[in-house]
Amino acid sequence: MSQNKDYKRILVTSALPYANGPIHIGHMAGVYIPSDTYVRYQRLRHRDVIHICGSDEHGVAITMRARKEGTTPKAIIDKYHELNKKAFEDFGISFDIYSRTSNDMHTITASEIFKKLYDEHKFIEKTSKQYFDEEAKQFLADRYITGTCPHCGNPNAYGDQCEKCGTSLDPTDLIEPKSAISGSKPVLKETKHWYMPLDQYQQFLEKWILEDHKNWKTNVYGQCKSWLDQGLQPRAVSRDLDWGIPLPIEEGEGKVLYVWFDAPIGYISFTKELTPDWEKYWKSEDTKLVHFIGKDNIVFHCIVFPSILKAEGTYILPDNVPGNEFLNLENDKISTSRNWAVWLHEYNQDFPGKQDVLRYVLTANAPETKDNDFTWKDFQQRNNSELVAVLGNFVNRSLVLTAKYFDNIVPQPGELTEADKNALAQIATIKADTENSIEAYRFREALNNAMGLGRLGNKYITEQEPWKVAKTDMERVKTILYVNLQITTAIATILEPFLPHSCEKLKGFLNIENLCEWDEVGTKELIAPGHKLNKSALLFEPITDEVVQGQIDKLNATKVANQKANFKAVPAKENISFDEFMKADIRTATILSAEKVAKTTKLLKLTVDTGIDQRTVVSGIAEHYDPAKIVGTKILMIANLEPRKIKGIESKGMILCAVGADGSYHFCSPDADIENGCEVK
Ligand code: B3M
Ligand code: ZN
Repeated sequence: MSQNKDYKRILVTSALPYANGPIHIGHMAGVYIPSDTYVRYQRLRHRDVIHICGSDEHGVAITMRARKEGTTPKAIIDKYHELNKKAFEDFGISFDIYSRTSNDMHTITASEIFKKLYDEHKFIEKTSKQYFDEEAKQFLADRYITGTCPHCGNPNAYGDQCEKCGTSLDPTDLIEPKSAISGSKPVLKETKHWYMPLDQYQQFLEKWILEDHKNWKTNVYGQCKSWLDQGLQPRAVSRDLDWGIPLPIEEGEGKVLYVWFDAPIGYISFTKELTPDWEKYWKSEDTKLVHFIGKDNIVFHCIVFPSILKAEGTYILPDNVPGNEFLNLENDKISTSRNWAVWLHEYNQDFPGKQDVLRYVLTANAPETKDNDFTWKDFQQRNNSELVAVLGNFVNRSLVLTAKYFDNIVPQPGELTEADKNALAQIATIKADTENSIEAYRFREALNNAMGLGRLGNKYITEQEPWKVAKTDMERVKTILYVNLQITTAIATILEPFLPHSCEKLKGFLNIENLCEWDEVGTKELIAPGHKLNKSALLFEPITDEVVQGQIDKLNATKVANQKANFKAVPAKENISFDEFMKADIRTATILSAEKVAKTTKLLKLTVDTGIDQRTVVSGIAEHYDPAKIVGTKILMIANLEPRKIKGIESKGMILCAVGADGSYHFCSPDADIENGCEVK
């Protein structure tokens, strides 16, 4: 169990996404890019490693989505399983298996484990009162019940958790509980369930986590400690639902396994589907088990699932559980229901061949120790100034100059200068640093270390200026480019876990497909004089302002759609008398001229014909109307509003506009071209 143990093989799992919606960049940054990077690295080192994932298809998350889309749970899981599987594939996440918890193998495996624990009296049975919806004739588990959080007063807390303050709740904690199905007030009704007595595992977990796994990430360790400090309680592992794996016991008729009981067992059942040799991964102390997850899954992977495995008795427990914090998008929480996300399948479509750019940005900016923000401007900036200007630029200069001076043949170096030796020596250091960071699950740091090769190369070539030296000393140019090509080859190998598609391309240019081994980098010559390179092309392209603006526009459209969908008319103002109303002199008028008020963004200076006179009105509509386009428009205005000076201009009256849910302004106009000065009654 010690952190430095020599393991023979590695079993990597990535959290099973619910098949109730598409994968977004938050999932990618938190779980799948780090796990894929880790696994690709281990493969390059020829370690026996497998990467397990698949869809989580049970639980209330699925049935609620089906209800929302007006379809069946089965239709939902089929749709999103296929969508997500393909999105991961297109993006290049290299799972060894991407299965699903609706498969028979999974039902069998989860049922067997439940049955074994039941037979061995590892559960406790409890009959308790739980909320029941009399209209829907259904018990209200987890998210089927909402109400006010007793801790923070959030009126939309769920039966299992308040998303606002993060507290984990029991449905009976909620103030004014409400059924999420019918909206009705639920009643309490008796029902029997099976509980995992986590309190009995408290001591074991305290030693296993708090003493033996001090090396876990501080956010993971901290959450575990806080759970343990509060004292663990028994947790129900069955539910009154009609969607899930039926309880494999007679007394459990009509009930299913709690989704968090069966889902982690998916890691086991999918391994069984992958290989008949599955036991060597799950039942040998020589296997290093690593769960990649997001922070909302920590308690299930560090406390609940290990207790289940411990109770079962024949499985290994995780060596590490690298859990990440959350990623925000343009300063707002990513949300599937509000469509506030960058969806993986849409990214694949909008940015074909640019998977590595997103991998790069999400690793460089990964929410490893705290929540982080993704912005499209940062995406563009990192691509243009790091991938293009540093890495791509160096590689391109090395390859193009070798083609130009030496007909694409790696030149024979002369005697190495101190600068040459220094540059070559750094390759080994950078590689060792990268390895250490990856092994410690610090992927941001690892990428930054690995990018040191690009920075090294760029600095070296800029200082050595082979294009200048070429005018006087071609022998020296041979040495410079030889050194460049050693660094370039190291890049193609060391950056591969992070930028697999680009490194594959680069290996193609270098004509070294399988020639350079990870373990050889920094220990010997990586590419030999006389070796013929292939024709090269640019490794990265700049991302233009238009492309980035297109993505920002898409998000803005989402924002507007949400504002419209959530629009609620403000309550009516206090009544006024008829006489009071009649005091307002509302008239038809025509805009004769319009111009922007200098040094303001919102104001237009209008001249209007009121039928009574021609006068100036200053109006706050500059962000909504192009002055050139509104001349001649017939509008309604209040003609007897006391004149006011706005930005030094005397404004006489007010143009009437309706303000839309999205804050847009719209003139109120008569429905026929009647005269100016008509009264509005
Ligand atoms: N389905 C929860 C989530 O997507 C979940 C993870 C299961 S891992 C066994 O947050
Ligand atoms: Zn709360």
